[in-house]
Parts: sequence; C-alpha cells; structure tokens
Amino acid sequence: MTESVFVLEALSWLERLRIGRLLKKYRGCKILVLGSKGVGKSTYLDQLETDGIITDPHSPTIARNPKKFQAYLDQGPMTIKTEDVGGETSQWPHWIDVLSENKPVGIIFLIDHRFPSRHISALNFLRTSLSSRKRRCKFILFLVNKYDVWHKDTSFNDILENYHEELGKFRHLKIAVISDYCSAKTGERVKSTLSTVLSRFIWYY
Ligand SMILES: Nc1nc2c(ncn2[C@@H]2O[C@H](COP(=O)(O)OP(=O)(O)OP(=O)(O)O)[C@@H](O)[C@H]2O)c(=O)[nH]1
Ligand SMILES: [Mg+2]
Repeated sequence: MTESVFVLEALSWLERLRIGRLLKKYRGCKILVLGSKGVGKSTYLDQLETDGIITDPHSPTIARNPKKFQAYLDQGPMTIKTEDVGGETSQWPHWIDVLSENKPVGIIFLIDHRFPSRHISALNFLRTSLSSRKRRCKFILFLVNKYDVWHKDTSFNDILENYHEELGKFRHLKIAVISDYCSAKTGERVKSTLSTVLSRFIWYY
C-alpha cells in the first residue's frame, strides 16, 4: 500500500488520471474460466467466491451462468465479473457468446492431468474463437488443476509438455500465456496464481 502511494505521488496528474481509469477497470476485473468438461471450472469459481466453502460435487454446467462476486486476492478485495459455462463440446458455442459479450481481459484455462487430446481440442477452439473476434484479452492463465490428485505420480513439467505447441500459437494473437497449477478443491495456489498474473498485467488494459 505504501509503495502504491509513493508511486502515485511521483506521477503527473495526467498519468495519475490514466492509472485511475486503469484501476477502475481492474477493480471490476472481467475474466472467464474455460476448459474441457469436468476439469474443475465451477469448483474454481466457487473457491474464489466462497474462500474455501465449496459446494461439492457440482453438476455439469449447462448454458450460461453470469456471476459477480468479491474475491479477496493479494491486492485486496476485487470484483470479479464472469460467467460459468460448461466444458462439454455441446456447450462450446456458449464460449463464443460469452467471449464476444464480456470481452474479458484474461482467460483462465483449466485442464486436469488426463485426456490431453481433449484439452488440446478445447484450446484450439478457444484460439479460433479469439482470433476471429474483436477482443480485449491480454493473457491466458493456463492452470493444471487437481494438483492434489496428480502431484504424487507426475510432475507439472511432464503434464505441460503436451501443450507447448498449442500454447505457442497464442503468441501470434499477442496473448501472453502463463502456465501454473492449482487445486480448485483444496484452494491451493488458486488465489496466489491469479493475484500474480493480475499484478503483472494491470498496466496493459
Ligand atoms: N481432487 C480434486 N477434484 C477436483 C478439483 N477440482 C474439481 N474437482 C472435481 O472434479 C469434478 C468436476 O468439477 P466441476 O467444477 O464440476 O468441473 P467443470 O469444469 O465445471 O465441469 P463442466 O461444468 O461439466 O464443464 C467434481 O467432482 C469436483 O469435485 C481439484 O482440484 N481436486
Ligand atoms: Mg461446471
């Protein structure tokens, strides 16, 4: 907090005005959580919203479920505006609608440790949807979820290896990809990964 005040005081009024506008947007952060079926999208949003008091199990999500809530991130409380959508292929057309209507600044793309080809198809669909539309998306936080399940048998890097090629294609769209892992169920690394990414990208939107 002290550091932010110091930086703001050192800036001209015009720069402060600009940053003020950015902060306003930042407070109402628009993100979308996408990914194939059953990877934990609803659980992840629930974890962010309830601070650990999650409903389990969730039914598979159908159609669109707009959400707005306060998440208590490292930066402090932040309003998250999003929609919970399903990951079943029949639900993917809704991704196109939520992307064009919400124009999220970032996308959290969840996978789990199983079925890489399924996640690659979903990534491919997302990339095609983003490239054909006016968009604001600046980053994808690519999260390998269910860390509590896979961490004893495999490593994060081994899982990630399957996705290097597909993730590299987002470079052409000038979308940064940050890869990490978490457990939506236990809450491990859910807030810290999002906080870190948001603090890196605040100046770009
Ligand atoms: N062990 C473990 N299970 C998880 C984790 N995250 C989600 N799950 C479980 O995975 C299952 C599917 O979770 P959902 O949150 O419904 O997945 P989803 O991506 O929203 O699924 P769709 O809406 O069908 O696309 C549930 O049984 C969750 O409890 C996790 O981090 N660890
Ligand atoms: Mg769901």
